[in-house]
Amino acid sequence: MASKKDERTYIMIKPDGVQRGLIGDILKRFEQKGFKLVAMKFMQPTEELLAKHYGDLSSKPFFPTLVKFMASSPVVCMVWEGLGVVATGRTMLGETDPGKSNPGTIRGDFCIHIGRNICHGSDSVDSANKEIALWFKEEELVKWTPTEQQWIYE
Ligand code: IDP
Ligand code: MG
Repeated sequence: MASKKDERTYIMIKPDGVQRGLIGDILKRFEQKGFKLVAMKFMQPTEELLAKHYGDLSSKPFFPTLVKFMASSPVVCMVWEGLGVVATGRTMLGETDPGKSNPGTIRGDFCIHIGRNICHGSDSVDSANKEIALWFKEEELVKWTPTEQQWIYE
């Protein structure tokens, strides 16, 4: 399914991104790139949901503080679709540690500390599908055709 135009990724603006007023800036990066927004909601997630989302990291020393931080304030949950969106989305986010992120990336431009890196992006098509199913109901994924599609894809 990689490299198909209907590939999807789960992007989430974390509590620090929301509190710092960066929702519009982060959204804009994905919108202007040409990716298609499929779903979006604003919510304050429970620690239970976040523990599932970050299940692979449950043995890490930073796991308890990560879950508490993520539940401390609202987040913006999004599904974006397009050719190579999982890998390109990760490139657009930058490295996990903002200090190692290049200028021009979201984390490279807007943040400093690894524990306050303002956004999440799925790391593979497989985890994207799992994360989308965890955060959204099937009926929340909107079916639509942007009119600009023919100017974005050959
Ligand atoms: P990713 O968000 O770039 O995919 P992951 O390794 O999946 O990075 O880690 C998930 C999140 O956990 C990171 O975005 C960051 O917020 C937090 N995190 C990762 N490593 C550390 C660390 O060493 N200290 C504090 N927080 C960390
Ligand atoms: Mg990750």
